[in-house]
Amino acid sequence: MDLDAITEYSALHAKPNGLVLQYGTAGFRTKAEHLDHVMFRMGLLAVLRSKQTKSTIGVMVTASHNPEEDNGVKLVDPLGEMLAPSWEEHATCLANAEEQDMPRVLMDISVKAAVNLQQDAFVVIGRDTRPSSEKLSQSVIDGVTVLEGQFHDYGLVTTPQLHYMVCCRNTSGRYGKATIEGYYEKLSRAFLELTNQAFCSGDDYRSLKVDCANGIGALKLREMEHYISQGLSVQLFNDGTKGKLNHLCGADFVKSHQKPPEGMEMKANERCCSFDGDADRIVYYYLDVDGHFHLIDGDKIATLISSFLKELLLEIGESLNIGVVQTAYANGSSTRYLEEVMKVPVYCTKTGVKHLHHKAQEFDIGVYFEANGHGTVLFSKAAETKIKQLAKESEDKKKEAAKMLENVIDLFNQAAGDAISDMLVIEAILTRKGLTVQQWDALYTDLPNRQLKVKVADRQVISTTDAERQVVTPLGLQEAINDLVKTYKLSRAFVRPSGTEDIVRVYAEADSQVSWGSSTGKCKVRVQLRG
Ligand code: 16G
Ligand code: MG
Repeated sequence: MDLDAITEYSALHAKPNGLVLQYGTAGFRTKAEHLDHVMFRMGLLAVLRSKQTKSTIGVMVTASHNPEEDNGVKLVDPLGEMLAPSWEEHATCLANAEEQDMPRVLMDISVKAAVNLQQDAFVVIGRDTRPSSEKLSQSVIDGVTVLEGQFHDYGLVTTPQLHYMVCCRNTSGRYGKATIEGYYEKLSRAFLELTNQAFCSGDDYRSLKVDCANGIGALKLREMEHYISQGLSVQLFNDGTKGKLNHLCGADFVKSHQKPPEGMEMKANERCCSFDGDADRIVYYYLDVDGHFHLIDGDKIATLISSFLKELLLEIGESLNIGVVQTAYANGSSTRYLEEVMKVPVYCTKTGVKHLHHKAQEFDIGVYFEANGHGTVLFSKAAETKIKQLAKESEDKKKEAAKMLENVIDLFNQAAGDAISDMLVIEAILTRKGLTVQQWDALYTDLPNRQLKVKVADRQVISTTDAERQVVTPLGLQEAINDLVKTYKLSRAFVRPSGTEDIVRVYAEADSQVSWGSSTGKCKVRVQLRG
């Protein structure tokens, strides 16, 4: 390691004194102007991680659904998954080291993690469409090159596309070709095979309105349009030509405000969806004939997908186990429907994709979705092998079902939740089953729910257990929640410190919102925070 060169280059990406940031649920995220040193240092860290794992590592520059002025960065581990927890700690230490200490902290990490510095390193980099992203990704490249790592800059890509590239590069192409065309070809082939010969009564099933949050999703969907046009025509809104990224639009806006995005022309009963700013989340929705808005969130997406997969499993007659993974935010109705009607086991993990992803790996088929629309399906190696074998060797209906499952495996991005891939899976299922958006929505009725943010002096005084459903500290808070909750039917509420913002989140649901006070349905819960 050439410490002099590192010190010299680092000075060009100097850390503002005293700034402390944490590698949180979604990497580092804050105002873009505070991130130059973090980017440079994440370039350095990616090289170390690559040397240690002897694999390609990804670095994605994005702040997802945050405002345009923000930015962020996260590292992608060898199989396309989130960075290992011990390296999250290294990332935090490195990002917070004061300028003069940084080379020493870097050395410490390489010793602690037993990195062989002679090993070659390869890093792939991607970025979203934020004005700050290009320069910040150049800072990542500076970090990579000063440690003599090799790199490939994919430029503008969605977050899940970068995860896909990392996975492809580390599995000798078995997962797919590590190019943007390879991604489009793999997904579109599976999508067209799935929708081919499907029952389809007219144009209704074939066109979809997509709100792209004025982000990268628009660019990438435009590029992909002609690959899928035989099976689906997409009409893009908020494509970034006029509006501001994530401003009054996108999946996060639609989910949290439970209303349509600005800039979208919606007619009654038209199927619409929204991506978030880096296209790793998707939610669907429609307006009914009375103009009422209906949201179809990650929970209902998981339900549609699970029921389709269960039907196919029944047809192939294999006892592959399937599990659904949710978080505390999952609507109580969805959990009840999955467990009681569909008889699928449901598990709850802490918020954050890495927790759901990890749990989903325990099943032959693990379906995971956060209510906010981030999710995918994981197939175990054994399940994949079995399905491929059946697709080759069995006959008639069984063969057809196995082939369908084979395409479903290819269509899901198993490295990360992916708005484009999820959208194509959903469209294929709706087409195959001849379901309208209303019929899908009618699977169950969501319990009315509200999510609020509360600014407190120190969110860290709140700690939780039981997958964030119970408060441990401050003492007395859980009792106060219990007292309120027990006065309503089918009610549930929880409080958790955010992992991405300096706030506390409050969630509540019940069978009706009538007694919650005003006609706006605002929850009246007031919690006194002590400690
Ligand atoms: C991040 C997470 C998302 C989670 C959200 C919670 C990833 C890739 N993204 O966006 O899964 O739902 O944070 O945010 O893990 P919060 O902690 O502020 O509520
Ligand atoms: Mg996102």
